Amino acid sequence: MYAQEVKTDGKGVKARDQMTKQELAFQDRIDAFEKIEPKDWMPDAYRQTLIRQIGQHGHSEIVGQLPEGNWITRAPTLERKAILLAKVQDEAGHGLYLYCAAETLGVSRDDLTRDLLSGKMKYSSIFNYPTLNWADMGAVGWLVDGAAIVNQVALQRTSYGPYSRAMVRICKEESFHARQGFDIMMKMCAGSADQKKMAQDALNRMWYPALMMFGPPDKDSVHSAQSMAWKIKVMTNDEGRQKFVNQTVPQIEYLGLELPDKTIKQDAKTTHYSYSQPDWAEFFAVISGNGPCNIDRMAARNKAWDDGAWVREGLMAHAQKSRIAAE
Ligand code: FAQ
Repeated sequence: MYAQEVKTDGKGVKARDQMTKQELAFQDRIDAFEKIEPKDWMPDAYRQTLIRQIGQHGHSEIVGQLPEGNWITRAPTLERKAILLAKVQDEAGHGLYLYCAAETLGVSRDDLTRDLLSGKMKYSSIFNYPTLNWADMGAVGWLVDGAAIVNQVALQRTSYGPYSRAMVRICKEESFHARQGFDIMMKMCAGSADQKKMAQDALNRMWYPALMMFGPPDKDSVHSAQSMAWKIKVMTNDEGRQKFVNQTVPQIEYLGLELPDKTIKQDAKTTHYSYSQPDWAEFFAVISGNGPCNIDRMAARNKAWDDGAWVREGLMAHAQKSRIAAE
């Protein structure tokens, strides 16, 4: 049912003279920047690609609650606790909007969840890294939400209507998330020498994993060519990564922190910053289930699913009873 089984092979995009009449009409709508809506005709591979990407995006939001949820009880002040709690709840909401968007494509939330729990579907690599101390809450909000925003602002223009509309709301909330992270970093960088050291250490550890969030280099990206042709993606992985580096380097300088990559250099002509690539072998190991926290993350999600079984059963029984009573 999902794109993992039907994925494009990266060899390129179907030429117009190979398309059926229906496919041509569909591509013309895409090229005219029309939004595709759930009841519109769409090629099966378009549907499967969306289910894969939206499903994985939703799973990332849900699993993404874990590294920060871990710090709610240890936030340094009541105010920080309330802010972090609100942020983590927002991520749950994002997961639910995204699952709803995926459901409009004819897949059930239960099936998506089962495929996450069995390891068949992926979630963002970043959430397989640990959050070791409070400075990491700053770095996650600033860098992880910051990278997510760069990607998601672009996705507001994605061709599938329900996904695009979910992104509009999500982006507003993510902006708050990124600011609260930057605010934590500002406080720590203006604090004691030890606090600044913690902020630097968090930046150093999160930098390359944040760059990996944009996916493999364009030359190794399996889905980009077709997804760009369908305007499911409106920028390539490398374009997103460059945007993120360009916006983040001046923020690092503003905080008075050292660059985590000594090769970073601004090109006077293009104003882009050149940077070193992450360790892509590490990335592929992480997305294959061999990152530092993959086992813990999946154990936590499986436990939550099992622990919630009685709630789901109760709700289903109640819904059935209400339906019978209404007939
Ligand atoms: N992690 O051919 P491509 C957030 C996989 S939201 C894991 O380039 P594509 C909010 C990819 O699935 C973060 N897997 O793939 C938050 C494919 O494998 P498959 C999530 C990755 O789809 C903040 C294979 O590699 N955001 O953080 C990753 O064209 C704080 C080949 O790659 C989204 O999901 C990765 N980083 O481009 C929450 C945005 N990258 O499926 C809580 C929507 C690639 O064939 C706390 N998604 N893979 O087995 C996208 O924009 C795209 O899917 C990309 C990847 C750009 C991520």
